[in-house]
Amino acid sequence: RKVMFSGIKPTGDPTLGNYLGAIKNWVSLQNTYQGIFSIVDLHAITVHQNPEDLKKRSIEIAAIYFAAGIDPKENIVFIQSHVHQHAEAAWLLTCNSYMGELNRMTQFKEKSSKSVKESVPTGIFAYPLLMAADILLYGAEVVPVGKDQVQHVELTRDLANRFNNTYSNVFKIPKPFVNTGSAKIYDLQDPTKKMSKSETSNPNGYILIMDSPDIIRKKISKAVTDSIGIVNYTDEQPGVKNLIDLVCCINGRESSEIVELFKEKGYKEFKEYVAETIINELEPLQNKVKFLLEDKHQIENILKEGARKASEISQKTLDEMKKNIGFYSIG
Ligand code: AQP
Repeated sequence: RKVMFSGIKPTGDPTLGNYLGAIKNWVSLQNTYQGIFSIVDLHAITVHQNPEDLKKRSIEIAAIYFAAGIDPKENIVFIQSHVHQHAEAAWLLTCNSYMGELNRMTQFKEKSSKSVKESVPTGIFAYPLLMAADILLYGAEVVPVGKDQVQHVELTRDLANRFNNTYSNVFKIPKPFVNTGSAKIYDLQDPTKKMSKSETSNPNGYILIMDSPDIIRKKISKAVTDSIGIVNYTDEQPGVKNLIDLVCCINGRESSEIVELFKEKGYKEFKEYVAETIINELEPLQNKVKFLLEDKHQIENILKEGARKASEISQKTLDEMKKNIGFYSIG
């Protein structure tokens, strides 16, 4: 089976965007591919994290993976900082990369546009190289990501090809896997902006995986729509379109079916339907997360075993990289 690699940064409490754009897809792909899923805490620290929050979120995200249906027997699940090979391989790739190609990354441009160049954290600039290491160390050929991450997988392909051409065929060439329906979930208050877990300025803009039913109802009822008043799936109505996308991602229905269903009805009824659809999806998952977190040792044991397996696989690739580069090795 081909290997798939993906992960989530513990930079905030995970949102419905992370769930629909990432975790839910992994669950449906896990029977087709050998899954390697990480809680990518090395990526999280590109922006300062409160140490206690970072710890707490890392284990919570692991619990969410398992509660959502990631099977720990079939997949390798681990915390990135437990596998030192990632940081080491990232350095080797850094020395095979160019400032120009990193400068072209849209996410870097977006995240750095608000600050003066001198104060943009180096980690934000360099993190696509760490992401490339994550993927290449496992020979992953399938990388399920949201649209916003496709460019980084393309960079990974370039780096892998460059390394293979300079030395020998060490790396498999990965491909991004974008699930079109859930490619991008937008902010409920500003539907031109991606729903993000670290964008906490307006909590009504995002739904957290662990939000209670009442909070979900409240946030959906406040979601920005428009003055047209008719449920339609069009770019002129980005707020309504986003809500339709959310629903379709969850229940697998077509946008046209939802439009038909609410043809004669107003936004109020539509929003109630959206909220209940989300609650029905998240409530069972939330109960499982709470149950799993009652016994952290069990999760820790799975993560320990995951790190052991990940370390074994990644060390082989790292050894190959080092050998090709020409590092002196002793026996
Ligand atoms: N709004 C979204 N719609 C669809 N997919 C999304 N993803 C994130 N937001 C959406 C997907 O979730 C995966 C994990 O993302 P990440 O934690 O590595 O970082 P991110 O993409 O930068 O997500 P956030 O929530 O926006 O984090 P912050 O705020 O820390 O930058 C990825 O596959 C991503 O595509």
